[in-house]
Amino acid sequence: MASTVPAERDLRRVIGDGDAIPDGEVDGLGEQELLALYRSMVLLRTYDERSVVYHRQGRIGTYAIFWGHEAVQAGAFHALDDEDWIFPSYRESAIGLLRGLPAATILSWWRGHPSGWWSPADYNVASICVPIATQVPHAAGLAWGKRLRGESACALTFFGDGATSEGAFHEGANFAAVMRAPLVLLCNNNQWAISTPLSAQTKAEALVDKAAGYGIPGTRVDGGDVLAVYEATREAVARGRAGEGPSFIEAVTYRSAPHATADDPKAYIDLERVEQERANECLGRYEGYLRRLGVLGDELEQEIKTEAADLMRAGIAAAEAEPPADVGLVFEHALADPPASFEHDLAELRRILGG
Ligand SMILES: Cc1ncc(C[n+]2csc(CCOP(=O)(O)OP(=O)(O)O)c2C)c(N)n1
Ligand SMILES: [Mg+2]
Repeated sequence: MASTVPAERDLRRVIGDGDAIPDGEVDGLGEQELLALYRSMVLLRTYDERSVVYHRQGRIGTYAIFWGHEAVQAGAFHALDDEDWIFPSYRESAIGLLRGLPAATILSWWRGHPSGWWSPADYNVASICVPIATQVPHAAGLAWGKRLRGESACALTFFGDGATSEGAFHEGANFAAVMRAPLVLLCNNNQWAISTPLSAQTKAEALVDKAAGYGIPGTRVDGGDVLAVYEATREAVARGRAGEGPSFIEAVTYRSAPHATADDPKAYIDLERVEQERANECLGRYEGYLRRLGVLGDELEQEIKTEAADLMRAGIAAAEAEPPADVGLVFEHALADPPASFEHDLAELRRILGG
């Protein structure tokens, strides 16, 4: 008889507060690895902050902000090997940067330009999914395929608290469990699905409890603690590689930025809580940890931040240097057998746009 261990409910933490709560450490992480994690967090933070500015300047379209979620993304990423696949939602749009995907490509995606597409197999990073939870069955399928082929690679998929109410989440999680697919289900519980709070989303006491329903182990971590996310993901990946199937990680965060640039959360969010969360944000927490350890100083911090800012400057310049896409693309690849009206519609569009 299969039996499922109840999910680990306590929030796992490694980083202390520099005061009463002592710092922990993660086995196997030396100075170089700790700094690699830091560089990734800075890169993501810089990408995110610059993107909000580019949006305000009209240089990219609507953008889903991930400020404060860098620890979830970087922590999970560093627990993977290059052969492992990542299935992001719009909230992790820039995760490919960490695998060497050019910033210009991701910025072009947000500009609605065809040069914003990449071949997933070049980076083992799947396309960004906007329909909620649809990436979960994609990831389950890929992970199962890896197992069938006897390969050691795993898949990791990111999704939100709201996504756990979707059929696609259920199907993906159930399928992965039954097929013992090497999949990490990483839920970023930022406690909001646009304006819907977690309390209106689920009657479950904790999202991690859902794991038991699929017969898979679940862990709950402080999503603002990059080392806790890293450690939990590393264990989940090891389980996958050992043929033990999927794992569920609930990373508890709080969305302290608008859902996206098109959202004004003042109408529904608790502003005091947002202030508290922003004061305790994940990059600052990790900087404090590294400084206490003597691994990070002013000069190195500045060097890493300047490098990231330069990369973004070059990225937006390259994205803007792309010639505009031909409007005919709107009609191409839509239907194998396009109706005759398309020709007329395209001619009309060209006439209006003067192209
Ligand atoms: C299938 C589907 N339904 C509805 C939407 C509209 N929508 C966009 S974001 C969002 C909230 C999702 O919340 P959550 O899963 O918690 O992710 P978060 O945005 O917090 O990262 C919704 C409902 C969508 N994109 N796809
Ligand atoms: Mg959410």
